[in-house]
Amino acid sequence: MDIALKFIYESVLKGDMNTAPERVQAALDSGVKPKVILNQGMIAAMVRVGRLFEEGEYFVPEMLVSARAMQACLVVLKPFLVETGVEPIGTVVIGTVQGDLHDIGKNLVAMMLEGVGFAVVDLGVNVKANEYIAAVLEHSPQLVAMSALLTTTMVQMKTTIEALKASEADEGIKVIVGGAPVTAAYARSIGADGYAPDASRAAVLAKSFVK
Ligand code: B1M
Repeated sequence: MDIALKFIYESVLKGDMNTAPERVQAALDSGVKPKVILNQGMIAAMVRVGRLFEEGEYFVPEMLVSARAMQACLVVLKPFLVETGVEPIGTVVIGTVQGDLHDIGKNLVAMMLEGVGFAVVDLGVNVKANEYIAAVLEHSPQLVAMSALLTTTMVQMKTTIEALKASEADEGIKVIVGGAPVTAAYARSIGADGYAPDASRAAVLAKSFVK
């Protein structure tokens, strides 16, 4: 691994809020591509954090400080992932489903969607079905995007899709889903219109639904 990426990986792994964003900036300055920094430095570190949690080496506080360091890195990276000033190609309402507080993946998807030209209405985390419906009625998006990181909360995607279909907000809306426990087969089984395994592919998928 490139030394600049290794430093970023270690800062995120340790949850060092000071060095992590500085090291991302240093890597950018030395010409490392933003997506390489994101995937090989930052996301790789979060995958390791998850493994350490499973092995009982890390606990919730350690996951939390790593998540904060990751978010601080994303602030530095965002201008390189998102183009501003272009006419929106459509609107997406996005959120992490009810009961789920994980927002890093959802934030990345939101950034990538902005990056390909969508206006993004971000409802945050722990979003209930009726909150998605209210946002659809208010913003008239082409797409609803849902993220879930827990096997216990991914079922809320089904609840939300059913509630959307039963509501007056359904008119032509496409629903896309994703998050670590979600699969293409699960997405199909709950009636979602699309699934993407990562943020870049979520943006490509979303674009395929608008002219
Ligand atoms: Co949590 N957590 N966590 N956690 N956490 C996981 C998810 C876990 C896999 C860790 C583990 O055991 N290995 C595990 C879930 C197990 C399961 O359900 N099978 C877990 C657990 C158990 C928990 C708690 C229950 C722990 C506890 O309290 N005992 C608790 C639940 C709280 C709740 O939500 N109600 C909890 C809490 C937390 C923190 C708050 C401490 C923190 C989150 C902070 C935050 O998000 N602001 C946290 C973290 C950081 C993690 C891990 C370590 C990292 C998640 C992350 O940010 N990854 C995670 C382990 C892991 O994922 N390896 C873990 C980086 C991010 C870029 O990836 O979000 O997967 P991800 O997004 C990806 C793709 O999934 C995709 O694109 C992104 C990449 O480009 N994607 C989409 C995501 N959404 C998409 C939507 C799309 C398309 C693609 O279309 C719309």
